[in-house]
This record gives sequence, structure tokens and C-alpha cells, in this order.
Amino acid sequence: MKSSWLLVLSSVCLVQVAPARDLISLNHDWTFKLGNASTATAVTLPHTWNSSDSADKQRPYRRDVGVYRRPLSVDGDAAAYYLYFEGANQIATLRLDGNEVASHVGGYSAFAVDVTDLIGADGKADLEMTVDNRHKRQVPPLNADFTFYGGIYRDAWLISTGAVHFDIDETATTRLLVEPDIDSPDGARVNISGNLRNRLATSREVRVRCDLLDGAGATVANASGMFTVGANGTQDFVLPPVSVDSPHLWSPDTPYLYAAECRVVHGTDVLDQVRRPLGFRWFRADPQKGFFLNGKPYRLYGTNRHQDFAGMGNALPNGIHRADVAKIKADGFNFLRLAHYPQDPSVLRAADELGLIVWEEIPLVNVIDMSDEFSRVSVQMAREMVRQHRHHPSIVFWGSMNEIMLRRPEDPPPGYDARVVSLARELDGVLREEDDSRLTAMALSRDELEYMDTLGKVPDVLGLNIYFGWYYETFDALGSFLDDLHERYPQRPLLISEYGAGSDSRVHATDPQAFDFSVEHQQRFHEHNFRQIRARPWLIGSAVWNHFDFGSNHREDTRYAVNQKGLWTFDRVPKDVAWLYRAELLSEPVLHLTTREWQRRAGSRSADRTTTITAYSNQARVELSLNGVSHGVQTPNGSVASWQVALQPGVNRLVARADDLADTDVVNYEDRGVLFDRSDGDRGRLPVLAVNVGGREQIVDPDGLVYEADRAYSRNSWGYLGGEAARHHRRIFNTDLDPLLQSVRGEHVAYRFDVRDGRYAITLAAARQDANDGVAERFRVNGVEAVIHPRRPYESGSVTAVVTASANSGIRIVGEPGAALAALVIQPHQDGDDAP
Ligand code: GCB
Repeated sequence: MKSSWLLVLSSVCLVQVAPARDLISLNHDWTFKLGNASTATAVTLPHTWNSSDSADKQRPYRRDVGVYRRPLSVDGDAAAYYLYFEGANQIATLRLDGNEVASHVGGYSAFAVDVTDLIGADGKADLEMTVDNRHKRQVPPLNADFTFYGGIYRDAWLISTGAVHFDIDETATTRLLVEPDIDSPDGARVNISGNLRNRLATSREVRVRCDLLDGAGATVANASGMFTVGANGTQDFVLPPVSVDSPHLWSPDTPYLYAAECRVVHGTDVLDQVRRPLGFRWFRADPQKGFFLNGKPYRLYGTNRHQDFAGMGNALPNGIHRADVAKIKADGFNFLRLAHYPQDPSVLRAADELGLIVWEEIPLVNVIDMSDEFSRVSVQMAREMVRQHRHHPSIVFWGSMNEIMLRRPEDPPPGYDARVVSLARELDGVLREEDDSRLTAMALSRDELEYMDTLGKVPDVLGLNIYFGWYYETFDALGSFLDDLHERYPQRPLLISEYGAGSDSRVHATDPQAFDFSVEHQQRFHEHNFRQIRARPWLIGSAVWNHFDFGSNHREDTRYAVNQKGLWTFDRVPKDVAWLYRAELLSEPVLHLTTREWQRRAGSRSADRTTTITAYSNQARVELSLNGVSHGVQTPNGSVASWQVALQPGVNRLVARADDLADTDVVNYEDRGVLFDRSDGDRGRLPVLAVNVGGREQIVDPDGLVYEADRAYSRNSWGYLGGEAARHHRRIFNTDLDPLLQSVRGEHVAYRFDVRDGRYAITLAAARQDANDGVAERFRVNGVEAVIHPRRPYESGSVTAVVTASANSGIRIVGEPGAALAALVIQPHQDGDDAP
């Protein structure tokens, strides 16, 4: 194949650029068949077969075997060819012309196959990749809070080189190591070593030459050496160290990147060429003083990221990976934990270039298998991760395990705990052996602290996944917990590797509680947690769980199969809470009203109009005005400023100002009080009342009504007279409005509505948690029987009754014993109206 700076094979198929080592995209021209499907479909990589079924409420997503095929054609004069796959989940078997040539176990690392001698003289072959994503007990992760999408979900390449090249090893790593060595700003050394491979039947002397380029591409130093590589052999090489005086340092604030461009040269022929990023920085973790970068204290404020996206599964183009990293950076963070597995190379590149310190880990989560094969695969994953990504200056932490005792079998096989600890030590040892220039790390949850003296002692830095105010206790208990742990383990560098709370932008609470999934609880959680984290400078750092909502197939929260602890939604809309971190972490002025996620509100009593408006800001003084009237100036406390205001029925224009900075938003408030105004007179078209029966939250249906929080009856208004409220978090099969239907009122449910006289259509909805054995749920609405017919458990059903309220006696709803209600809607009815 001809060397060229720009090789374009066809309009869709790319290009990368370097004489002597060509990378040709193999993303196109695949066909795909899942399981025993009879026909194949055309697909393009990145691809997963679980992009939509992972969110299907009706049946589990398919963990199955998929077969990908495409023709391969190499029409050049290169001496060596490799197929390179950045990732396929989770066991990949490659066949050329029907013959099995390689397989790879593990879904989160790259693998390469040397096909030089496998392609026929015509340069053509049929490529077939079988990807088996069935659960296999020897392959981690076995169990985790994220979806294991199947497919060749990252890019694939054909690599071609000249006759002598930097070898590509069994971990798919090109054997060229460019290692910065620096511990003062005065100067750095760069150590360059590697291994060469000769494809010729005679030995060959080649020159290896590396140019160090600065950020502008100018050569600042170089090193070279002559090496003889035996016929069909390999040869290690080491170049004389290179010095760089007073280098620009790399840090998240100034991510200055050098590069090493290394060539294998014979005469005037460049046989291979590889470029490595290079950043000069040094760091340490001190249990008492925190993290140090480039000799100075440098607190890590970070976040976690999963690699999937709503509707796409894990098959993301590089542009989205990079955009995610840019979003994290723009939110003010300087640290990124790649939970819970090695991620796409474009993520690491973006972290180097945009400036984020990275913790990357292998996917050992919750539980292990005691087989030797499980340990072997785990060790292989550790080696692959380090070798494939160690040249990224952004990487500081290599992680081995996450909450590995969380799903410890109840009745563990003999020796289980000892095996976990010995595997932890083995993996930590492998990480150090492969790369002792980084820190090792592991994450434990609060419920695993009994392992502090075994597992907890293994890594350099211990990550704590802690959820005060979500899974347990209150958010204000975090600080004393941390202080106590720090006192008990003064020699342990501790980092908060996870803290977070879930939110659903449809759910709002004036009295937020853990697990209500309200936007407001998530905001309070982060406000309180972050304040306590910030106040403890001895912490190495912290990382929000999670930056983006992500797919988790077993979750049945208010959105099925989604973990909603993101600061952004699954389809990458920022939640208002993201601005808390911007205000806390960015130096540029930030001012943001946190009303964006609750712009449509409703109430039916005059007190409902009173609400708290919050702005996040890093400015000293913030003033709020509502419909042109000032509500005073506040000094934000930990970036949070709040005002009590009374919303007007209809449009409310909010303006927050700090000097010449302003943020405006509009909140629409629907006042339903008129429904209960029995004074004479025509009120025009009356509002619809909708109630989140059994729930303390206001639920906003983006396509429909605002459901008010449930409440006790009071005169001249509405409310329940009896019944017990209950809530579960199980999927409701035939609706998207799960949060509305998950809370119910049962056990002698009764309501009263003191509405004006008139005709009303009353819709009652229920979603039972149990099989009700074919028994209907019966209610009486002003004496009229309304029956919700039997359904499957967790399926909603509804009934509408049109009744008359007369003589100021309003509407009464009474359930038969055992009937439970989840939502109700009262709609003023005019004859001729359709039932709602
Ligand atoms: C954890 C796990 C993480 C989960 C998270 C949660 O501690 O490490 O994988 O997703 O909690 O949201 O429960």
C-alpha cells in the first residue's frame, strides 16, 4: 500500500495519516445477524444490538451471540497487516475465510490480530467476527449497576506497516514507550524504549528516531539509535534519554501537550511511524495534606462517567465521547473517574487535550468468581488497560476493583473472602508491575468498611463510594463520617470516588426526601455534600456519581432501566444542579436560576403559590426580581441563594442579577383555586385538577397535566379523608408516567373535592403491585360506580365517570376496601365533551 499523508479509500472510509503506518477504518460494510436470525442487516460500527431493547419494559434486553461479516481487501505493498478492534462486548472470535484465527475475552479493551500471513495472494479475505455477550461466570463484570450492551461498539481498523516496525504485542499495544521523568519545573527527562519486529527473511539494521515536538509542532529535542533486528525476529531497543529544560507543565488548568514522533527508518525509507502524546507533570497523594500536582497542593474535584447514551447504548461515535469530556470540563471539574471500565481512546485523548486527571479501572464490580480463569481474565484486563492507555498524561490512577464485596454471596463458598483479597493484591501488583509511575486505587462502599484492614490496605489511594442522604442517613452526616474515618486511618489517602442522588425532571417536591427522585432533593443533596467535601482539604479528591444518567437494565426507578444520578440527563440535557458545580468550580462569573426543570407548576390553594426560588452563583450579591418587583439581594451561601416568593397565576418572569450579569426564566403557574370558588358568577372555562394520589411530589407530564401532590382534605378545597399512602419503585408496564403511578393510596381510600356545582368527568387510575386475582377495583364517585378492570400486576388501568356536583356538595370518591388509587383527574365537563 502506498504511503501517503492522506489516504482516502472511499468517501466514507477514512484516512489517517502517517507515512509507513496506515490506519484504515473498518467501520463500514458490515452485515450483522443476531442469534438465529435468518437474515442479516447492513450495519456500521460502532454498533450494538441493544440500543433500544435495553429500555424495553416488556422483556429483558438480549444477551446473545451476534455475527458480523465484511469483506477485507488489502491492495497495497505493506509488509504487515493487523486488524485492530477498539472494543467488542464481550467475547470476540475472529474468522478469516471461515478459519478461526483469534479470540478475545473482555468487553472494554482493544485487541489486535496479526493477519499478515493469513491474507491470500489476491489480498482478499472474508472477515467474520462472532461476538458472544451471554453471561459467563469467568468474565467480569458479572453483576453491576450498568447495562452490558453487546456488539462491536467501538471503531475497528486495518493497520499496515513497513517491513520493520514497532511490534504490536498480545495486549494490542504498539511497543513504543515514551516515559516522562520529572519532579521539578527545571527540567525533564524522556526515556524512550520499545521493541522492533522484522518481517524480512534477512536481518536488517534500522534507525529509530524520535522527535519531541512542542505544542506548536516545533522539534525541541530528538533521540535516535541504530538497531539490528534478526530475520523474522524482534529486538528490544532503548534510546539515549532526552532532556527538556524548563518544560511547559501539563495540568488540568494548562493541559500543555508535547508529542513524541518516532520513526523506524531504513536508508531514506520510513518503515513505521508512531506518535505518542507527552505531558510533563508529577504528583503525589498525601493522607494528611491531600493531592499534589507539580509540587503544589491540587484538590481534585471530579465526576464519574459511563460510556452510553439514550437510544444508542454504548455504540457512540468519537464525537460524543469527546463532547462528553468537554461538558465535564465546562462544568468546572478537573478530575474524571472512568467508572467502571476502560473507555474509548477518544475519551483519553480528550482528557489529555482538554485537561482532566483520570482514574481508569477494570470492570471488577460487586462480586468475583473463584475460578482461575476469572483471575486470569482479570489480570489480562489489567495489563491491557495499562499498556493501551499508559501513554496518556491525564491518567494518574489505575483502579482494580469497585465495591467488590457488595454482592458477596450470602453463603459464600469456602475461602471466598480470602480469594477476593488475594485477587485484589494480585491485580494491584500487576498494575504496579506494568506502570509504577501511577497510583493504584480501589473503591469500597460504606457497607464494606469492615474490609478496611484487608482490601482497603491494598491500593495507594482508597476510593469511598458514599451516599449519605440517599441510600442511608442524612446528607449532613457525611462530614463526621469522613472525620471519623480519617482519624482512624490517618495513613490512608482517601478519595470520595462516588456520591450522588437521583432525579427525574418530571418530579418536584417542596419537602424533598431521599428516593423521591425529585429535582429538589438532588439539588439539596449536592449542595450539602459538596460543602462538607470542600471543607476537608485532606481529602485527595471527590467524584460525583454520575455526570450523565446512564443505562442500568435492572433499575426500576422513576425511569425504567436508567440510573438517574446524573448532573445531566441520559440524552445530555444539563440538569439545573450542574450549575451548582459551575458556580463552585469555575472562575468565570456564574449565575443560574434553578427553575429550568420546573417551569410549569400548578396549585389549588392560595398557599401553593408560595415557593422558594434558588439561584446558583459565585457572585457576592445576587438580586431576584419577579414580574419586575425586587425580592431583595442575597449573598450566596456556598453558591446558593434563595428567596421566598409568591407566584402569580399565569406568567412569572424571574430575573436574577449580579452586577451586569443576569439570568432570566419564566415560570407558568396554573392556579386552580377557581374550581373551589363557590361564589356566584360565570368563571369561564374551569381548570382541570390532576392529583398524584399517594405521592408528596408534584409530577409534571411533559406532554400533559401537572399532577399536584396529594394532601389531606381541608374545607373549600380538596384532599383525602382516608386511606394509606404507599410507594414502590417498580416499572409500570403500559405508561411512561411511572412516578405518577408508583405512589398509591389504598386501604379505604376516600377523597372529597369542594368543587363548584357542575358536571365533571372524573378519571381514576390505578396500577396494582400484586396480582389481584382477576378482581376489579371498585370506587364510587358521588354514588356512581366506577370500576377499574383487572390487569396484570404493575399495569395501569383507568376509568372515567361523569357526575354532577350539585347543591354545593362537591365530589366524593370512595374506594371499596382493598381498592387503591394512583392518580385522579377532575375535568369540568360540558355535554358534548369527549370523556378525557
Ligand atoms: C455504587 C456503584 C455504582 C452504582 C451506584 C448507584 O456505589 O459503585 O456502580 O451505580 O452506587 O447509583 O447505586
